Amino acid sequence: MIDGVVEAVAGDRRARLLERAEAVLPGGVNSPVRSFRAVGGRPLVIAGGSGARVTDVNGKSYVDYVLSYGPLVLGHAHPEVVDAISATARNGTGFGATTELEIELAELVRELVPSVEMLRMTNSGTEATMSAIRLARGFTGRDVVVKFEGNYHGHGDVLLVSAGSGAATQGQPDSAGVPRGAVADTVVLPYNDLDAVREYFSGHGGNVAAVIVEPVAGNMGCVPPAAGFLPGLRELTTRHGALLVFDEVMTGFRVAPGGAQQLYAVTPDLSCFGKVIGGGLPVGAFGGRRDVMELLAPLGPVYQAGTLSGNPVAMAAGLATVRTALRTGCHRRLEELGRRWETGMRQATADAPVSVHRVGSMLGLFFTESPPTDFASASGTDTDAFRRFFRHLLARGIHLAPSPFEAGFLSGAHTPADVDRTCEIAADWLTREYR
Ligand code: KE4
Repeated sequence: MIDGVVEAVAGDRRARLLERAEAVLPGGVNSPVRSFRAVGGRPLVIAGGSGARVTDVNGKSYVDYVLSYGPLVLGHAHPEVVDAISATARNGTGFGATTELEIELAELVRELVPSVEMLRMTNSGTEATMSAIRLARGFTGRDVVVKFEGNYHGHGDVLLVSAGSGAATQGQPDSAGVPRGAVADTVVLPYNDLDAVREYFSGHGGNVAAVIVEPVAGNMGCVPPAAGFLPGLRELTTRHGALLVFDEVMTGFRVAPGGAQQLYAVTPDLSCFGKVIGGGLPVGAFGGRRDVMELLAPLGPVYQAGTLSGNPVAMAAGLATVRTALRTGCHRRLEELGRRWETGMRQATADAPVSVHRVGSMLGLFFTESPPTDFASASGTDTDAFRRFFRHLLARGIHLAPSPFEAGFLSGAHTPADVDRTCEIAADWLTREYR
């Protein structure tokens, strides 16, 4: 009874905040996927986070598998990250000039990701991918860009076609307001379908500036690359003089210290980063071959810029995050926790029509018999079951992304007990509701 009263009173606080939010922010959010439209009910309003947990304004805490959609490999409010941010901010929050911090972070990326000989910082993953595409077009003198259905590369016009993540969640893979001309040279092929890429290149390879791909798809749920898919893209782009662009905004510094290109031993010409590289602050980056990067202004004719690109406070957060992850063996722990989650979930879902996917600490569950390999099969899964599953777990203090087209994430702050409890709650729902 007391809890109910506390909840009712506290609940008013959440309701009041959501009313204010919806009066001034479209849908009450600053990014559509947070809106809960795919799962029903009203979005969370978070008061704070620490380690593997977030607490909402009603005082309820959750084991968090969203982690700000990927950046927080160390978990929320890691002391070394917070200290780096506050110490840097006390020295000034930005200067519109080069600082040592952005040099250090770029050097660290170059050390961890050998394909990145030069790098340009941006303020988001969207800026990184749209800039990489402009650079690839400038370098090759060609216009066609190949992307894959269900891959999300941010909301830049050129790539907001058959996108995943929030675009797919909203059921609007193509956005209003994108002029036909902006996507006239954007070709969309099925993910993991190398024959389709081969066929397209056989007739049009000489027109292709770039192929951009999520080396592990994390925006249609978590869908790993099929064997041979990434090496096949590398071979085809090399043969036809197109650039291979890995969108590692989600996989970078998460699935391995050197990202998916280290994990799958495929070297792209350009890579895009975000999320982890900012440690939770707004950072993106793109980089790769020196002969390509040197076409960027001020050296070359491809213009790209950003008032806050390389912001020292954001650089400090990214440096502290990546350095601490490396020093503490975070990636080994992420793999151990990921394996525990996968084993537990496979046991929880045994003889239920559920497909469990994992690459490192990127997690996915699909309510379907056969494992999805592309957007068509991912979008054909039982999304209503996901909605019910999501709400069951949320009510029991487990925070998943509110969409079947998102990946889940682990952090170094998660514990085996967190993972075991999540699997137990999942098993309970499956037994009672979905067999
Ligand atoms: P941002 O512009 O949101 O920083 O990054 C765009 C982006 C680019 N590439 C990949 C592979 C991405 O996953 C993203 C952004 N990821 C989504 C989550 N699936 C962002 C969440 C949101 O839109 O709020």
